[in-house]
Order: sequence, then C-alpha cells, then structure tokens
Amino acid sequence: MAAGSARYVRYILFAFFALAVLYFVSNSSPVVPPLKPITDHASTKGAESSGPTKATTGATSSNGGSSTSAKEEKPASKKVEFGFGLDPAEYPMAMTPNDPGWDDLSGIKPGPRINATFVTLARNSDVWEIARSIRQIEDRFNRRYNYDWVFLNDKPFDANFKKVTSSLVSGKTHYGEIPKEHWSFPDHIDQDKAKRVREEMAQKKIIYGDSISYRHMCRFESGFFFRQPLMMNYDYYWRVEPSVELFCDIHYDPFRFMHENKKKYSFVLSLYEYVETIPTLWDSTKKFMKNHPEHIAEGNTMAFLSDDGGETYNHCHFWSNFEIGSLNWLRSKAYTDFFESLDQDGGFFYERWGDAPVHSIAASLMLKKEEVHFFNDIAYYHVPFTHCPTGEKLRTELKCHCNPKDNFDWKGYSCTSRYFDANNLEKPEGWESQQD
Ligand SMILES: Nc1nc2c(ncn2[C@@H]2O[C@H](COP(=O)(O)OP(=O)(O)OP(=O)(O)O)[C@@H](O)[C@H]2O)c(=O)[nH]1
Ligand SMILES: [Mg+2]
Repeated sequence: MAAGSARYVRYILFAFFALAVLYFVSNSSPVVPPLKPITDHASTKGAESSGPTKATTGATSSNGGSSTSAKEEKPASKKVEFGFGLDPAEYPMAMTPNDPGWDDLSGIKPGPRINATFVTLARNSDVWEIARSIRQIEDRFNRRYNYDWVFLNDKPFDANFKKVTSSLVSGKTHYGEIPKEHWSFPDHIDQDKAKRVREEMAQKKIIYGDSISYRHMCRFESGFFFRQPLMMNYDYYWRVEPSVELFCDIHYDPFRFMHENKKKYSFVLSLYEYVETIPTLWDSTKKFMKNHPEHIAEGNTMAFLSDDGGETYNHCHFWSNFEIGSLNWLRSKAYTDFFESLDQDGGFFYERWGDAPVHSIAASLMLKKEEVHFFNDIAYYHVPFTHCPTGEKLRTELKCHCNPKDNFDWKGYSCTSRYFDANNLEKPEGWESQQD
C-alpha cells in the first residue's frame, strides 16, 4: 500500500515536471531569429524592389528546368531591408581570417540576404561557355548563398539552355526575352551613315567594327538591361559573361558588402579603351556635363578619367564584363539622362561605343569616390586579362589558384594604378614587383 502511494506521488511529480517544461518552451523567445527556409526566398523577394514598377512581359522563370510565367510569382507581403528580414547586426560578416566564422565555407550561410541577382546576357549557343562561368561562381561563392540568376537574350532561350543553366544555379533562375525596341536601331539613326562606318571599321580591322549585333549588345548593356521586367525585382546585380573564371574563395557576401558600405559600382579590372571605337564619346560627355551640372557628383573620380581636369579623356575604363552594382543607381534620373543623351548623339552606331566606357564615365562622374569599389579579393579572368590579388598572404588565405605573374593590375596597359592615385589609396604590398 505504502509502495503504491509512493508510485502515485512519482506520477504526479513527473506530470508536473512535464507541464513545467512545456510551459517554459512555449513562452521563451528564441535566441536566434528563425531563418526562412532558403528555398522560399525567391517568392519573398519579389516585391521588395524599390524600382518603380514590377513588369511582367517577356519573362519566364524556371527552377529545375520547368518554366512558369513571371506573373505567377508571389508578391512579398512587406518591404524589408534584407532578403529575409533578419537583423544584419546579429550576423556580422567575417571579412578577415581573424573574424569568427571566416573558415566556415560549408553548408548554406545563415543570415540576411540582399535583394540581388546575377545577370547574364547570352545566346543559346553560349550555353557551355556560360555553364563554365556559373560552375565557378557557384563553387567559390553562390552555393552557400543561393542568389537568383537572370538570363537575358534577344531571342527566346531554348529548352537546353534552360535545362543546363537551371541545373547549375543554386538559386532561382529566370529567363527573359529582350523587347525589339531595346535591341534595334532607334529611328533617328541614319542607316546609310551607320553602314559606311561599319565598312570603314571592317577595313581598319577594328575588333567587332563591322558587327551590328555587337552594337546592339553594347547599347543594351549601357541603357536597358537594368530596366528589363525581370531586373525590376532586384536592387543589386552581379554581371557574369560566358567563359570567365574565379580563382579564389569568396568568404563574405559581396552584395551585402556593397549594400552596407553604400557602394554603387565596383570593378576588378580596368584598362585603356581602343580609341578608334570612341572618338567622340568624350565630346558627348562634355555636352552632357554642360547640360546637366546637377548630375555631376561632388567629390567624384574625374581624376581617373582625365589628366587635365576634364578637358580630354585618357580612355581609362572599368572592364564591365565583371560588375557588381546598384540597379537603383542605373535606374536613377542621373544615369538614364546620361544614357539618353549619348543615345541621341548616335555613337553606339556611328562609332562603336562600348558599355564599359559608358558605365565607367557615369560611375566616375556621377558617383562620389567612396561609392566606387575595387574588389582586390575577387580574382577573375575574362580573355585576355587576369586579376589575381596582389599579396601572397591574401592569395594563400583565399585558396587562390591564379598565377600572380598573370595579374594585370600594375602593368602598363591597366588603369588600376591611376584609380589608386585618383583616390589616394595605398597600393597593396608587392605591387611594384608586378609592373611587368
Ligand atoms: N543574346 C545575345 N547575347 C549576346 C550577343 N552578342 C553578345 N552577347 C552577350 O553579351 C556579352 C558580351 O559579349 P562578348 O561577345 O563576350 O563581348 P566581349 O566581352 O566584348 O568580347 P569577347 O572578348 O569576345 O568576350 C556576353 O555575355 C555575350 O554572351 C547577341 O547577339 N545576342
Ligand atoms: Mg566577353
């Protein structure tokens, strides 16, 4: 009998204890804010863009090869500064090997995401070249961050292109067809004059000098990629071209770096433009500066572009096949006024203006010095130039596989040295020994 009542007392105590544990669990707040499952983020991102409209035409999205209309994407319910609404202060980024979490390169990185996407302009025939680029970006960075990827084309993407690329990208993939008016001659262009120029450039053997499609490409990258319907969903972009390489691990989120440090444009390689392709670009720029002094930033980097205070152009530009930048800046009145003014002057067709000098002139004149960033730690190759980080310690820490001898930064035809001088920046240790 005594043994029986002791058993009941034990049952009651156990039940009381279980109730107490349940009460505690249901009322305590979590130490770490809950992360949304990573696969949800594309639908959350949809309406966060601070771009003016969310357009839907000519675009399909795909994951795992199946295409759906962009219209079907779920809108986000609220605007949050970061992708998942997480507080960045709770997830500091490890920027150096001394910071906690630096060595953790496995699994999905917890923490906030930026409203950002990779973007690639490509033809269906570029599929295997872009596959190489995607694989490297995924291996060195995006497999842990799962950012989306937008593909744009002047023709519809075929099933094979979508299948191959969507199988390689860890984020969501979207495929957009460029409208005709963004990939054709504007009405004001004199076709005979444009044809004569192409013939002359062909005779002079100027690279892509006789190409119409290359000109459409340069005009599109200068003035339209950032306002395609699919791009309106994002605030930042990272441009990727076919057959590029990344040589070092990327330990932090460059999109988040751009956002938190108020950077609007970035580069890894810079060089002098082929003069024959832009003989009157600087005249057009000066006309624009005169007409729109309100768009010229105080504390800009004119010194990168000109050695005589703006009278002449030294032809320096950031190489735009790699860019991480702010879409909202490109969509700003300042930038679009600049593009419209250049487009009216006709140099995309009467000469062969490239999007690289156009973006670079805009960034150097219309942004403050501090808004442009040089990513020394992102090692990169696009035929024929390599950016391999200066400094053996850094290359070892980042597990780089580029040959430091190939680093173009400090060689004679690079403008990176000028960029450092224009910004009064100290060049990284070891730069002198890489000058030739
Ligand atoms: N859809 C489409 N994409 C194009 C076309 N021409 C070029 N592109 C893309 O535009 C980007 C720039 O073209 P590229 O041919 O790489 O030009 P480039 O970098 O100046 O020259 P390369 O040294 O040949 O790489 C690449 O992402 C190409 O895939 C085109 O006619 N249609
Ligand atoms: Mg290229």
